[in-house]
This record gives sequence, C-alpha cells and structure tokens, in this order.
Amino acid sequence: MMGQFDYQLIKRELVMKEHQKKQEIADLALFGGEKACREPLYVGRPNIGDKEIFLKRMEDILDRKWLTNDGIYIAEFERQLATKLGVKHCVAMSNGTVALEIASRALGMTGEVIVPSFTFIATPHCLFWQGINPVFCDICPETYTADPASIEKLITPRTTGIIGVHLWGQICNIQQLENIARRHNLRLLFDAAHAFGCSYNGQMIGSFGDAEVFSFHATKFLNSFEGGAIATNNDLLAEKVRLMKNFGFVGVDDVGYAGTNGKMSEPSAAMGITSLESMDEFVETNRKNYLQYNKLLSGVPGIKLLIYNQQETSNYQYIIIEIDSDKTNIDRDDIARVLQAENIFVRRYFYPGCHNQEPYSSYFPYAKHLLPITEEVSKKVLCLPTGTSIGEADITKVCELIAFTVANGKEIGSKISPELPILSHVV
Ligand code: T4K
Repeated sequence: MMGQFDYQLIKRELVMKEHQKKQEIADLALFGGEKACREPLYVGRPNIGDKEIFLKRMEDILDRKWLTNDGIYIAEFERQLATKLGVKHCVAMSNGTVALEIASRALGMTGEVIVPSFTFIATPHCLFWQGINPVFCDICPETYTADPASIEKLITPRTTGIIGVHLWGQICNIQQLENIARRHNLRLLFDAAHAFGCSYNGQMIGSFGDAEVFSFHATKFLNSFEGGAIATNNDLLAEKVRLMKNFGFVGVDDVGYAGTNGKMSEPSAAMGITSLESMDEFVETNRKNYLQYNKLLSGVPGIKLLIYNQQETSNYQYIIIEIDSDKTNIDRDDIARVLQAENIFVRRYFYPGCHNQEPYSSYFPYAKHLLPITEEVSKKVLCLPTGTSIGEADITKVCELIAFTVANGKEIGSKISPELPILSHVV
C-alpha cells in the first residue's frame, strides 16, 4: 500500500528540514552555495502502487509462463479501464505513441491532419511516421489546448482529421471540435496521454470523438512501465485496432490488415492493474501538492500556476507555472538554471514547440509565423516536480527558491550565462 513507509521520502524530508533558507544571492548553489536538495528532485517520478501485490502478480505471470499476447492480466486491465472510463472498449497497447499510430491509421487518416504544435513530439510523429502531414494549429492561451478558430482556418480538401490534445489534463473544447469535425466530415481523435482520470462536463475522458488515446508511460499519472490504450465506443473501430496491434491477424494463419506489433505485455498489465488500485491515493497526493504550490506561489509576482477546474474530476498530475518575465525580471530559462543547480530538475515542456523540431522545422519553416500563442507560451512555462515521491518540505523548498529568485530576479539573471545547459537529470 502507499501507506507503507517511504524511507527515501522521510530521509529527504529530514535532510531538507535541516536546511537553511537562502539569505543572499551568494547562497544560491549556482554561485557556490550549498545545494538546497542533496537528493535530486525530478518531474515525472513514477507513482508506484502496492509493491507486494505487484510482485505476487509477477510471480503468477512467471509461473503461468504466459507473458504477453492477450494474457489474463491484459484482459483484466482492459476490463477495469473500460469500467473506470465508462467506455465500451479499451484496447491496451505497448505505448501511447503506437496507440496513436494505430488509432489514426484505423480511422483512415491520410493527407493532412490538424494537430496542435504545443504537445509532446509523439503527437505529430504518429502521423508523419505514416506519411501523413501534421498541420500545426495554435492553442488557446488559457487552456493550452487546440484553438478551434485556428483549426478551421487550416482545413483544406486534403484534411482528413483532427487530433486534439488534452494537455496536462486540461481538456480540449470538445464540443467545438466535434462540431468542426462533423461539419467538415473529419475524423476526430484525442491524445489523452495526460488525461487519464479527468472529466469533461462530468463525463470521464475516454469516450469522446472517434477515439481517445492514453499513455501509461512511467511518467504518467497511471503507469504500466510502458503502455497505452485506445478507448472508443465504436465496435468496428475497436475490432480493427485490436487486430492491427497484433500484426493484422484475423485468424491463426490469416492476416486481414497491414498491422504492427502494438501489444501490451502481461507484466505491464499487472503494473497497470496495481496502479489502478492506488489511483485514488495518487489523486489525493497530487491534489494536496497542487494546493500547497497554489498557496505558496500565489503571492509571487509574475508567477501564474495552472489552475485545475474544481467542477471537474482531475488527476492533478502536472504542476505548471507560467512566468511573466516583465514582472519577475528574470526569464524562465534562468529560473530553471537556478533550480537545477539546487538539484531541482524542472522541465520546459513542450519547448520549443513541435513546429520548431525536425523534421517539421525543415518542412514547414514558416509555421512559427502562424503560431503566435504556441511561440509565446513555449518560452514561458515550466513543469515543477510533484507526485507521490515529493513531500511537503520539497514543495516548500521549490517555492521558496522560486520566490527568492524572483525577488532578486534582475541581479541573478545578469549573472547567469545563457550558454549554461538546462538538463533533465543529474549527469
Ligand atoms: N502524447 C503526449 C501528449 C505525451 O506527453 C506523450 C508522452 C505521448 C503522446 C506518447 O506516449 P508514450 O509513447 O510515451 O506512452 C517523457 C516520456 O517519455 C513521455 O512518455 C511523455 N509523453 C513525455 C511528456 O515525457 P522525456 O523525454 O521528457 O522523458 P525523460 O526520460 O526525460 O523523463 C522525464 C522525467 O521523468 C525525468 O525527469 C526523470 C523521470 N523519470 C523517468 C522515467 C522514465 C523517472 O523518475 N523514472 C523513470 O522511469 O519524455
């Protein structure tokens, strides 16, 4: 159970309690002071459920000698997912990227598909990998999700679909996207990699559009080590994706589709089931962390925390701040540099926007001129550590450091070299 002692966490809390607040700029680790955290803090530490139960399941899998290919744990995981989401079908996959590839292919997406640039690179890659052109739309500044007006402007006779992304659990304007898709006869797929356990108008994410795709990667709210799923209420689509993820086999020796290997393994399914059992505890911890961040950062000038809609169910998996450098007098990247020197590895998700990454920057060199909000937002957001590995003292430390850095923004910023790399972990 999650209620068991987490000795690493307790040890770190004690170490951090001993620690002094930074009094002057020279106290910052970047300028020679002691690191605020002896153990590194990371974004994306996995939420782990009951280890003992998981290990028992692993033993059972090994004893059965049935490791993958529609084993009993996969079937059970799929059943539990569908029940939780209130959707007819949930087909487990090897990861979210393959699930996106299979879903878009099974939906018959070809030619051009409209997708926000402000997302993880897997979203456009799933299209490009299949010879489909991702056409990048801009986002709404309040929700960071696809802007319906921007989508409408990009529709051409070659457009076959839209992929909306529920970024950081912020839900797309589903109603407007559904209207656009219906009017233009387009397929509508949602990349719900960040939105497991979130709702839209009280209904769980999983049954909107033609299909929704989840990721159960280690860093996600619910993890199965690696994993993903396609959720849909469409019987034919479910049947098709089920066959496609198994090479297209329709019978023992009979192949009916161009398929791939997108199968989830039994250990992954066992981990997924174990994670589902602790889901309420994960939400509670994330929510508590979010409330603490909200309280401690609320008075810091130029720092705006992404607010979760209390009318909806959320997983609270991402703590995102937007930095207004006119008010902080120090930019986002320098704040990240200050924190990483203290052993706090924040992330600039999803800088610099997919349109500025290869192969897209070469194919669409002018895209940046059409994406002003994406360009702006990708330069000012930071993702902070949260999840079940982060304690109250950690969050206090992160917030105190941000407040101290902003209070001395001009001076600190002037001392930092823009050449200093921003890392994802200790090297
Ligand atoms: N759509 C969206 C919107 C997505 O965000 C993603 C994936 C996908 C689709 C595709 O789903 P998958 O095919 O991945 O199922 C990470 C993840 O690899 C990726 O799954 C995720 N999005 C993306 C947002 O983040 P990186 O390159 O940032 O990962 P990495 O290795 O730098 O790890 C991130 C942090 O997590 C580090 O600070 C350390 C920590 N970590 C990571 C792992 C793997 C751990 O503490 N333990 C671990 O086991 O992409």
